[in-house]
Amino acid sequence: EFNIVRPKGYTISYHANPEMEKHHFGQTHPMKPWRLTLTKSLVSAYGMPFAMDNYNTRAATYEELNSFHASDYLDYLGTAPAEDMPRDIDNPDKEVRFNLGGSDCPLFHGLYDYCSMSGGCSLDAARKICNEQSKIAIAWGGGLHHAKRSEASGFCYINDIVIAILQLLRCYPRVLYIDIDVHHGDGVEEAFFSTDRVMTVSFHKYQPEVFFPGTGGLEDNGPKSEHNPGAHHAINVPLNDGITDEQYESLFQNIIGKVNEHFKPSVIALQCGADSLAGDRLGRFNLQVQGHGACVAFCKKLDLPMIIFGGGGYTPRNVARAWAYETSIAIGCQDKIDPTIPQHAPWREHFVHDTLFPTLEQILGEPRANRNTQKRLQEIVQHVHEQLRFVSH
Ligand code: ZLM
Ligand code: CA
Ligand code: ZN
Repeated sequence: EFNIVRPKGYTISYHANPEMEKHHFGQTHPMKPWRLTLTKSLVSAYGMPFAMDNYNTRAATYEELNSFHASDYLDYLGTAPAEDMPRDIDNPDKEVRFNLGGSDCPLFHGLYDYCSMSGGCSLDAARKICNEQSKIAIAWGGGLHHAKRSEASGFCYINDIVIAILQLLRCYPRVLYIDIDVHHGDGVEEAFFSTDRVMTVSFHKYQPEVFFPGTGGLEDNGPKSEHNPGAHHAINVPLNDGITDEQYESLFQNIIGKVNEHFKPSVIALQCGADSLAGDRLGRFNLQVQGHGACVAFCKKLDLPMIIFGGGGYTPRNVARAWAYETSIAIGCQDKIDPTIPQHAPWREHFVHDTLFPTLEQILGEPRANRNTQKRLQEIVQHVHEQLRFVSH
């Protein structure tokens, strides 16, 4: 079954730091870095590493993290005592100011190392795209889209995506950021709010006061002032519970196709949070591995250099399925891999069903009710098309 060969004419690269996967947010915290190990083992069981350049990435340096994050924030992130250690009586206000130490963003052992490894993984991917050593660079350890310049948020402490995009902007005129995580990509949107060199497009569950982070309404399209170049360069696709593959694919292709025509990006940064899959512990959608992967396939067809990041994903067996399938799409070998999970795959029993593509019934028993009407989805498409009339490069 090791019939997976390198694609002709372009290079795919896989960027990972195995040390990152050993970190724990705490026993019952939904974010489980070992899902990266599960993903890598599935990718390997299919023989996909033979078709890629594989990099063991180093941690990002303080200076590299400092390209986006404030020094006082990084300094505290590097010295804050872990949860089970005596509190830092000299800095009583800092945990509050930087949003560190709550249940979403706990102060666990090795936190700074974990963050700098995630940053290093995405930055390495960006550098390989910049020097054209790679056409598609995969960084499943990145995608932590909520982190702000001086604040941790929603399991994210360092915004590796912003750091990677800042690197891309050194070599490319325009970056298209696409975010299919079930949560709004607020940190990335905010970081590039006032530039027309980055367009951000996030698809997410939207229900303020109920679903995190509560931002990303349809009408939120960047600065309201027309004198600000960033106006109209944030696109938000607010969705309700239960959206299906069919609806999501059609929405994605319509919107990203139009964005591509108007914005004419030189490079794509795609955040592939797998919490938009059916059966996710925190998610609300009914997407299957096929529908999630179709977004990656559509972006690949645009034939631009691309970084693929990870992100959310809280049912590890489905995260590994989606990211292994999406790795195969990047390589272009998706039709050659056996949908039955290989006999020799480690943790094979962990997948419960031995297929890469479980049905909704296998995942959920009873699928979640779909609260997205065709009428509302058409309104969303209409609004996005109107925004794009202001965008022409
Ligand atoms: N409570 N433990 C997505 C980030 C989502 C904020 C409501 C915490 C949880 C969640 C943490 C073990 C990405 C909020 C939630 C309970 C204030 C969120 C620790 C369960 C647990 O069992 C849990 C004690 C924890 C956190 C659930 N937190 C669910 N949803 C969101 C953040 C990140 O996928 O987009 C990218 C990686 N936070 O809703 C509260 C308001 C904290
Ligand atoms: Ca999103
Ligand atoms: Zn998420």
